[in-house]
Order: sequence, then structure tokens, then C-alpha cells
Amino acid sequence: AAPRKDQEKDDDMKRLLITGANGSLGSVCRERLGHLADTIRLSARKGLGDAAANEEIVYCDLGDKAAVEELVEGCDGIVHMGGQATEAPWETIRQANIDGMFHLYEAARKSSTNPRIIFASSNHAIGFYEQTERLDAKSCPKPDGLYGVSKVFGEAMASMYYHKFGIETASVRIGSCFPEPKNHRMLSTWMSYDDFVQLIERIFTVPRLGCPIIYGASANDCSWWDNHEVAYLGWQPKDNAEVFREKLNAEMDPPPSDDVNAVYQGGGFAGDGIHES
Ligand code: 15L
Repeated sequence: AAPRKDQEKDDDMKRLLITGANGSLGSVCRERLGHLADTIRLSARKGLGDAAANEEIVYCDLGDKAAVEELVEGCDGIVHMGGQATEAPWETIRQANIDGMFHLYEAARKSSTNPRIIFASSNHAIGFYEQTERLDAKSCPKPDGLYGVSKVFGEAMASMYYHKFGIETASVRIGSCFPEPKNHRMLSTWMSYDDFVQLIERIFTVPRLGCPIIYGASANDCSWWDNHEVAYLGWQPKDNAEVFREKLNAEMDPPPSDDVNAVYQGGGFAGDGIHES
């Protein structure tokens, strides 16, 4: 296929696919992205309940290439939250995050709709940087486990399919997207649901996306990450984890300065071993 990267996004989306729609962030997407397309196609291996009026549910295993091709056909946007979301045995990671990414991109390449993709990458792609270091989109990967390695792979897959076939992807190195920061490290890595939703809206609105790396974090005072390379998105996170500091201090002590949670950006993931199956 000829490269399509100079094509501008024309109008609103007809069908937006959310993979991993039963996961913790996938559920937030399901709840809050309904306005982005006429139809929302939700996918997971199980547990999606009943479809609402503008929803359609397609159960699919990312390891099944033919099923993923069917899943992607007809979608002009994809929020790819599906896959293994924490450290796990290699076989589990390989099926969901390695084979699954290949299947997704092959499906996108073959589809008739040239979907724009948001890939849920992770801070664990750079988790072995120390917390004293400041990163931007040009910082080399430094994964902190097999899960992090799979996210680096996913970003590479997105880059290749963009340069070869013009498929646009925003790889979002998501920090810690929860209602509130759960520990002191998350004062740096936290992203609020509101900021996350606004980021997704901007990614699907901007006329030309390209294939950026974006750090998914709120406007935290203690952030380690610089998003100046994606200023063109017009994304301005509003929340700041600092407002939770006092509450957090009342609940727990900060980790000792030589603890992985105080040394590495990826925190505990950096101290974890290989999970054997
Ligand atoms: C991730 O990639 C995980 O999916 C999530 O559960 C959190 O652990 C997050 O990173 C984090 O680093 O806080």
C-alpha cells in the first residue's frame, strides 16, 4: 500500500474500537469516550456486559490473527488498551503484547479505513532511568522488565507501520492512571482520568498526528517527563498530584532513599525478577 501519512484526518469518527475495554483504563475509556464516534466497538476476551445504545461488543483474543483482522475492519480509530498490563511470564506477554501488536498492525494495514491508533505504552519502557533523570520523547528506551520490553517493541511496531504505511499512532507512555496516587513515586507518575480523557480527545482531533511518543502524566510538580515535542497536540493537563501529598504522607512513609521505589522511575517493576511460567 502507498504511504498515507500526508493524509489529513477529515471528519468525525464513525467507529472507534476500544480494546481491553474490560480493564481498569479500558473501562474509563468506555465510560468517557462515547462522544468521539457514532459507534463504539468494545473488545476484550470476556466480561463486557450488555452493549449500550451506541456500543457493539466483539469478544476477541489478540493472539488470534484472523479474529483481530475482523475486529479492526471498519474502525477509523483504535484505542489499544488490550494486552498484558503488568509483569508476567514471557509466554503471556508474548501472546498479548508481541503477537497481539503484530496482529493489530497487520489488521490496520489491511483495513479499508486507515485507523488512527492510540497505543497504551507504559512508563515501564523507560523504567530503569533513575528518578534524578529528566526524559523527553528522544530519550532511549530503558525497560525495567519483560513487560517494559514488550512496550518498547510496541512502540517500534508503531514507528515501522507509520514510516512504511502511514498508519498514525500515538504511543502514550502511561504513568500511573488511577483516581489518586497510591504511593510517593506516583506523585511524579500520576495521570488523572480527566487529563487522560483530554489527551485521547486531542489525539483524535489534531489534523496530523504522525507517530509521537507522549508521556502520560498530569501537570505534576515532581514530574520527570517533558512533553515539549508534542506541544502541537494542544494537550494541557490540568491536574497535579501534589494536592494528594499530605494525605499520602498521613497514610504511609516515603520509601527509604535506596529503595527501588525511590531510585528508579519504574519503581517496584525495576526490582522484580523474571516471572517463570
Ligand atoms: C503500568 O504499566 C501498569 O499497567 C499499571 O498497573 C501501574 O503499575 C503503572 O504502570 C505504574 O507504573 O504505576
